[in-house]
Amino acid sequence: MLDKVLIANRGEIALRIFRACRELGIKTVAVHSTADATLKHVLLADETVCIGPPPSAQSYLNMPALIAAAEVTDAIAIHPGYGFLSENADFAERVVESGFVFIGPLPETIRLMGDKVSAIRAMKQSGVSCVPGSDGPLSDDGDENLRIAREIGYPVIIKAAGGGGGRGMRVVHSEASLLNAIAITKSEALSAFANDQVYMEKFLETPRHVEFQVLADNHGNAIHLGERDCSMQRRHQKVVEEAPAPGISDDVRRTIGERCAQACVDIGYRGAGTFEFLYENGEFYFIEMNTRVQVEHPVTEMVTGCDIVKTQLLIAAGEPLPWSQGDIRWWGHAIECRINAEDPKTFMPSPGTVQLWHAPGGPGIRTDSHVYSGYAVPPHYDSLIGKLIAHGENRGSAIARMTTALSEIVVEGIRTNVALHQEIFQHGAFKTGGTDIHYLEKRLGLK
Ligand code: MV4
Repeated sequence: MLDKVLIANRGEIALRIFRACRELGIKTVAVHSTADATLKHVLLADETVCIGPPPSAQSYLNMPALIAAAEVTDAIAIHPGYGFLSENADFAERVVESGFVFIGPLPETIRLMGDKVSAIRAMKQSGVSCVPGSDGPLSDDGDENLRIAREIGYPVIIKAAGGGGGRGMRVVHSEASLLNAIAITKSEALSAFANDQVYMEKFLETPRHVEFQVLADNHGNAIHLGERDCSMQRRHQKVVEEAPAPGISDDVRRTIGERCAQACVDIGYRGAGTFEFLYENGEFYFIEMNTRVQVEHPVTEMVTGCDIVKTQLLIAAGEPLPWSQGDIRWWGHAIECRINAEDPKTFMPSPGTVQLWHAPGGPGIRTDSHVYSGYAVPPHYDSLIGKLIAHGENRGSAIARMTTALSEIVVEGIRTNVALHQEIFQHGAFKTGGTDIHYLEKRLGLK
């Protein structure tokens, strides 16, 4: 097993990683900015290293500082969590070159998936269905691009190869605006991602966002843990996630999940990963792969009983996957609410001191949060202060447990989105399940 792991992250995910390490008897190094010396996992870790001032660029994104911290503490491996450097191939490469284990896939796999054009090409080769679109990047030939769009049919969407997660995209509704849209998207992509490659897809108008969780080891084994529905979002920030996705049959889960697992084998994937799909009219269309652990991983853990973060550590230690596909069972339904320190009206971050914190409990309730009474939410990072997860024997039971938990949670001293969650759960559309990616924004009257 790994002797000592450096946790290159903060907040709830750093605490989640710390807990998995402790459970496995792995020593921990918590790195933190000067704003984060009192984070819960920093207080609990075996060793701590201050890596810089509050701005992320000088601390959690500071590669030399992170690698130096691993060197001085004799850490074996670095867990990047999510966000920050978790999907930075150059960082993974520098970690490996410095003699440490990067807890994630190989640098070249991160690079392959970071370029959305090469990711889609690899998935198509593995038999994963993608959105109808251009075969690779668009050329500078306007006539050819007009022809491609006509063949796909409007509306189309132009996406930057270097984008992802909603950055660098533009919807085109008619021929008249196509070439200008391509030109603008290309120039924006060049300045944002230093890569002006763009590609074209059919624009799906009312899809759901359904993603599959995979795990792959260093020995050629890959399995899937089923899917999550993450359609409840605002401005590309997920608000509520659930597993399983409403309306997905066991047969469809098996078919799509096995395709994803096979794709992992084909590309030599290692670690935990997520295949993002748009789901519309009963069809799955691959759009992107995430090569990190995700915020919403707990809903999958709750319905499968598999500890994803612990498994990341086992895989990084070179162990084979503890399960084969036939061992994986799904039981019940799990829902996650992201609790943010934000203004309920403007959605702007609302940092400050949490005067009183009470985490809900009871059957099927899990709270993943680093917050404690007296903890000051710093203004420098994202506003996620915790995740409330409810598991029950079926979707109705999970909703009932979540509703109870939301009525119990106490967060005093800062503004939060708890009331928004309470409202979401009151509506018939959520109770029915299967709302599309535009539901929440429409409901909030922003569209
Ligand atoms: C799309 C799409 C419709 N059609 N691609 C946004 C985030 C990025 N991962 C891909 N995104 C989209 N790609 C096609 N061909 C609509 C979106 C999209 C979206 C997707 C998932 C979750 C929320 C979203 C919100 C707006 C747009």
